Amino acid sequence: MYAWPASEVPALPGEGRDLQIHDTATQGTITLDPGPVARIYVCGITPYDATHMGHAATYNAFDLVQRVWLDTKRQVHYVQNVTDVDDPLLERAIRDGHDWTELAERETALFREDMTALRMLPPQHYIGAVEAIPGIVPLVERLRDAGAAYELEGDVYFSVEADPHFGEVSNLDAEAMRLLSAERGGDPDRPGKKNPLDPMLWMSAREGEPSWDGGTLGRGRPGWHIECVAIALDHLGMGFDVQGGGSDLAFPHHEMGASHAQALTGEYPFAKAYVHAGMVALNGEKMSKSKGNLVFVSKLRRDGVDPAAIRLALLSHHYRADWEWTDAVLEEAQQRLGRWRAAVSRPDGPYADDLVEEIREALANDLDAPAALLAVDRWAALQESDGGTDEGAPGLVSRAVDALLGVAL
Ligand code: 5CA
Ligand code: ZN
Repeated sequence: MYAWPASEVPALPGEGRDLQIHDTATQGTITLDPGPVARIYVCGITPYDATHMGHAATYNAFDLVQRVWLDTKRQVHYVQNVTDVDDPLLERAIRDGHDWTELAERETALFREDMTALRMLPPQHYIGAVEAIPGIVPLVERLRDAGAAYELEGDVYFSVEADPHFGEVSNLDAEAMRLLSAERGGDPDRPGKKNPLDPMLWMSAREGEPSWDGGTLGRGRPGWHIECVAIALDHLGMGFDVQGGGSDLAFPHHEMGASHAQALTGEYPFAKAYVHAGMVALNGEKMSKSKGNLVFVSKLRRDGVDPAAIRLALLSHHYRADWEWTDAVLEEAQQRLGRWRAAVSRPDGPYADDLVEEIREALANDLDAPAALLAVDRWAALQESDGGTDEGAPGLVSRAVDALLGVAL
């Protein structure tokens, strides 16, 4: 699939900093040490509804990861999927009487527009589940032939026991895993499974549902976790730097994905860091398509809200925090954007080289975007009160805010 156009990332004077980031697997902060080409996989949307603030907040976090890497003069190899066939998408299409492919295409198109408006850097490989099926089938066959997967009434399940490292991504106990599995697409209560947690790799064709040729697996469609594994292995290989998503993906999705890949290749680890963004809520509950308590990026844009203000609203919360979207959050971001724009529109201003370093330091410290915003606030306040004589400063500030925070002033 095509992704969306890239906004330019201005180069900044001085040196970027290496990123320290919280890794879910080791439950601590680690310093990433990517090679000259940093590799990142970020789980994409299931396109059955428009991009909401929760999605946008999560993609914002991983956009910052890339901006920090680009600032260290590395190249970034970024892969993202689109889960363009899965139960929730099919259920929504049936509920609304739509063709599921049209629904997926329409919502993916809207996502691209939202990402472009928010200046999120596009992946080099943007891959749909459907287009990945020819690559998924041989992986499932290999797992089955190696004894890491088994058949149950025509469906194929992954055996979590096949990976000695199973459980090391999310660090949850068996009971918590079972509950989350039931909540997030698993079927722990299906009779006949070797382990209740075993996830489906291949679902045999169901009446009235789309299905594809699965070689020796028979007709069917892929499970959710193997989709991301096939795409990541194809485009990044084992041991890539960051696997990213919201915290609701730590288990089962990223746990199972790591186990699939480790069982397939015999190598460890699948990703060097598993990074998870907090959940954005609305009216006290996690914003989610299934609950319908949503604030859409596209709706705000239609209402004339500047995408730069939306981005600033996302940046004003630490990516790992769970937080609540309110009108006040947006209002504050709009005011901040106004202050910053006024500050950089003057011909000169306070010396800003230190500010660039402060933004770099804040982001390198587990993506502390709120600290970066406060640093820019201080410079803007100084500009407003005393001004300054540095002719390069306003330009430098707007380039730094663009390059490191993705906000166009
Ligand atoms: N297609 C799968 C991943 S392979 C999926 O989870 N799609 S999604 O559309 O449900 O979510 C897309 C991304 O947004 C995921 O990383 C998810 O963790 C994140 N996300 C969903 N809801 C929220 C929320 N309320 N707050 C923050 N992030 C969220
Ligand atoms: Zn995924």
